[in-house]
Amino acid sequence: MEKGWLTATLFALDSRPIVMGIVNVTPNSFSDGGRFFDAPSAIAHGIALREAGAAIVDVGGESTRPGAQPVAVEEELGRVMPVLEALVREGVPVSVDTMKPEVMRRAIDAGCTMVNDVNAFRAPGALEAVAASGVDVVAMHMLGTPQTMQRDPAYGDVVAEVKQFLLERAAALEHAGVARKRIALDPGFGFGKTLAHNKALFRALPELAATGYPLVVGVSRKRMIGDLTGREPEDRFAGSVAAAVLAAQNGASMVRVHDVKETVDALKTWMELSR
Ligand code: 7PJ
Repeated sequence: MEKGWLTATLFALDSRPIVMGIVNVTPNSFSDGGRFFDAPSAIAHGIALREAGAAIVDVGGESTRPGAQPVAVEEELGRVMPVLEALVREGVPVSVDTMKPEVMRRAIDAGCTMVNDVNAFRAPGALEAVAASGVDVVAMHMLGTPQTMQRDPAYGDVVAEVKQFLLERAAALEHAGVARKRIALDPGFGFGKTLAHNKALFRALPELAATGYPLVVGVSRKRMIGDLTGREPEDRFAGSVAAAVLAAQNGASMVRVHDVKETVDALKTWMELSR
């Protein structure tokens, strides 16, 4: 994979997969819902994740769990901006998890180094919001919207369709002026996918990595881990760590996780023992 990705702004990538730590500033996220909703605890959590080994911390103020309702832009800004500003002041590399161009712009102005969009910059103005700024971007595949995506999702060939969508979004980003080396892609586990779709995509990670774009994988505590283990969200930690290691082995450059310390240790162990 291209060495230049993120190195200018963040850290030397090596060949080691990196960890993105999740900070939800939402009252309704499914796995840690409400726990970090107030800004001081979200900030403290972000700093702790960085200290635990996260290369970057992903801050989101709009839940995208199946069925979650959209949040107004002012509400989302009110949730994420104090957290982003404080983490930037603390020297923590920060990503913003948003679908809204206005939130992207404000987050970039505040010093955010990456924009992570589960809607792959399809909102009007989203491409423009990131194009001029030089930030890194993650474009994720989602079928439908968070309101509709788990209503009987169907594909002809899930791998081919997700791959084609991601390559189209990468082309749109490049066309808008985002440098290729700043673009990472994510198949979007659980976003309009059944367990069978998620499994097919997981097995196809090497094929997606072969596109040449760094791959981001987010499966931490998701329903697919629950389906595989029979566990509730707060109890999906071992399954999530196993999936993170397997994702890395299958070509993921970055894993987006709740349990940073444990995932970092697992990745280190796998790396050392596999070479
Ligand atoms: C993902 C995300 C993911 C990327 C969420 C959750 C739901 N961003 N934001 N990939 N998932 N790039 O954390 O379970 O899989 S929100």
